Amino acid sequence: TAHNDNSRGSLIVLEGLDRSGKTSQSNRLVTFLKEKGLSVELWRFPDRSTSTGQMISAYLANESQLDDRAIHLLFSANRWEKRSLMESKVMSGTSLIIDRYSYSGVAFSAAKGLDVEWCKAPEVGLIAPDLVIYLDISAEKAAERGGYGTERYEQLEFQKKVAEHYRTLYDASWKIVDGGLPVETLEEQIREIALGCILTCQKGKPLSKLWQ
Ligand code: 2DT
Repeated sequence: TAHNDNSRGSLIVLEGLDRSGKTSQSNRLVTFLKEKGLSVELWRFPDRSTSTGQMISAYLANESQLDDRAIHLLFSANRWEKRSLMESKVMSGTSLIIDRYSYSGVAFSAAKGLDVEWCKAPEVGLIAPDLVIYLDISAEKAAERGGYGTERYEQLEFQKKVAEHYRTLYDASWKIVDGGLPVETLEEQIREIALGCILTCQKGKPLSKLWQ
């Protein structure tokens, strides 16, 4: 699966509740793909390194208050500011493994009671992932894993609502895996799904846009 000179990379997103294992599985997947000789980068949203990202980070740490719609649009802007780099990386053959994307954007804001269509609107036209791997785990089970941190959304009742909204976003690009499996078993499943996706993209599957 080493890539040909003109084949494109893949955009692979991992989604799931807090403590579903996304971050550690993203890391493991990137290490595996690099060892295979593939060109791959690990990205995450929010990208806290930009000025928008710093506003988001302060909000998540409860160091600032923002209107629900204002923070929603900041999360979205934080993706738009990375869109062209994302496209050039993928088109030049690098695969991006992304820890959270627009699905988190919609599921978390909708869980606060914002209208789902309103939440989707600013995401329309971003690059659509080739594959979304959803680490399925109940909010209760996730909470048992050493507990949540101190960030704003890390509460059981809220996470239950997030899970309900994630469920409404499933589409053909999603693969749902059992986030309750042992780490190595899950890692193996994710490798296989990701490699399949990378191969399909190398063969020329076109990039598409989100929700239009
Ligand atoms: P991390 O703990 O993974 O850094 O996530 N979130 C994330 C949103 O509300 N909207 C978004 O668009 C994104 C990408 C999910 C930080 C928290 O931010 C939430 C958890």
